[in-house]
Amino acid sequence: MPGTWQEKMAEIVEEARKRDDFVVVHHYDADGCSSGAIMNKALLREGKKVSRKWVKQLYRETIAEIRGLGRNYVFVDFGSGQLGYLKEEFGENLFVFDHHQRTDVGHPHHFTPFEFGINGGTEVSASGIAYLFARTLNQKNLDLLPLAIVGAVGDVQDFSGKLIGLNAEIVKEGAAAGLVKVEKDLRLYGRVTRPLVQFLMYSTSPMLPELTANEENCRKFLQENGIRLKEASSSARNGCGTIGHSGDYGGEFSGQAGAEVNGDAHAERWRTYIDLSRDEKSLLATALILHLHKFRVPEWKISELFGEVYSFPEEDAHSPCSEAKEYSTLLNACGRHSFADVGVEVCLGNRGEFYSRAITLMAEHRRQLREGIEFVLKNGLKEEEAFYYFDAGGKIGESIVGIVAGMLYGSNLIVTNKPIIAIAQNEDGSLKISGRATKDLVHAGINLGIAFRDVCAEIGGGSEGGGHAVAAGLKLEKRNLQAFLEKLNVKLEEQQGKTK
Ligand SMILES: [Mn+2]
Repeated sequence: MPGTWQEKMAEIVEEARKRDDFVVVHHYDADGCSSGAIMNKALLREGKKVSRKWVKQLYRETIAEIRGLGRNYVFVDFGSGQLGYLKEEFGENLFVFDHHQRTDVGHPHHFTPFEFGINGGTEVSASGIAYLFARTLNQKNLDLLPLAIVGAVGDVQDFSGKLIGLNAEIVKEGAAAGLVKVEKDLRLYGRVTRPLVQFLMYSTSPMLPELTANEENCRKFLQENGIRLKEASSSARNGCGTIGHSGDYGGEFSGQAGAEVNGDAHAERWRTYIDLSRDEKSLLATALILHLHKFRVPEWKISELFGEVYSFPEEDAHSPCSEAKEYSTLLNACGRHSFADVGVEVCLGNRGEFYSRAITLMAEHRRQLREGIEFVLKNGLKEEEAFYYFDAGGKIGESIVGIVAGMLYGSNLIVTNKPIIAIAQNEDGSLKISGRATKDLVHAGINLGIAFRDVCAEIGGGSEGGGHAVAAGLKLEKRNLQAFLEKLNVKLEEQQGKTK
């Protein structure tokens, strides 16, 4: 019988204490980078020798390289699904901290929340688990707590409007320690760095009728409500604010928005949501609610506008690192452009050279997303009974194609009643398949992670199939594509109780 998670963690911590010469292997997204950074820092603090390796996905071929980097192998944000062969490869020298769908294989140093009735999809992410390890190892590691929240938010575990379960306990601990500020507020993305017009026009959950993807209307809406769009730039803010504001905020929907923002960086700067006074904030919230009522948007959708926002008072207030969602986007941008190490350095506290590189990568990331969206808008989506799909060929990078798929829900190109499957090309000529679904679809029974895994097992092709209910990815040989799409169609129908 398993004990509590605390007991299990304490056992793993004791085992780690006895050892040295660690290799921390982590995923390249926000949760992977933050959990990798937490592990790295925590082990260094104990005087251990640590090296780091990030990977996009854990393929068997990577194992030999990892083996050469040290003597004890710590996998964060993946490993549960590969536990069988990792155990064969590394035996007693293996440590795994993962929150993905559970496995039947066991290992004494494998931590999975599912073993304790905690849902790894919604209640804790890898960075949360890494933090709990770090905190058990040494109380000093409390200062790493914000990263636990960044990873959880990066994995969209706040999709109900706030973090829940073990994540919520971590938030509470952080708030008590003054490391996290929790506000119930408008939770549109970009409150720290997006000019107000973009802040509104990129809202996709909820969709704001006549505002989402409509720059001119957003400008009018703000002006009609008496909210100034610009203010004199103060010299004190030039360090960080200027990087943020002169960066490419060209939108993912339209190229023009960015151009205009770029041209105007000297005397005045664009205000962002955090620049608004308390009165202006409540005025904007009220105006948005009235606007949505006017379009008869149902109350449950309007409520998506509000939720918990997590910010970090110890960071510069105008840095993306001051708010969980923007921090996680910064890390994703680094990882998805093959610079996960830059992201980890930012997590470890670098606010100099690595930070500047991260900001540049984020601008590049946004540009590529915009081009990806434009590609799909131009070429259209194909439709099956149970999903939409598009084949980007080599036109959209395999590392961002999933994000592009998710953003299509806001594009007015489709109704949001089916998952979106995106196909892109890996460097080795195989295909990368990414799927995205909405919350409503998950309520209706859809679980893309399970669907991908099952279909892979059925066709005996594809690898590393898996992921979460709302987002999943896998690698597939080209010749298996048709079989994959057909079986996925059946599987997704089954999940919604529609039998064929
Ligand atoms: Mn994760």
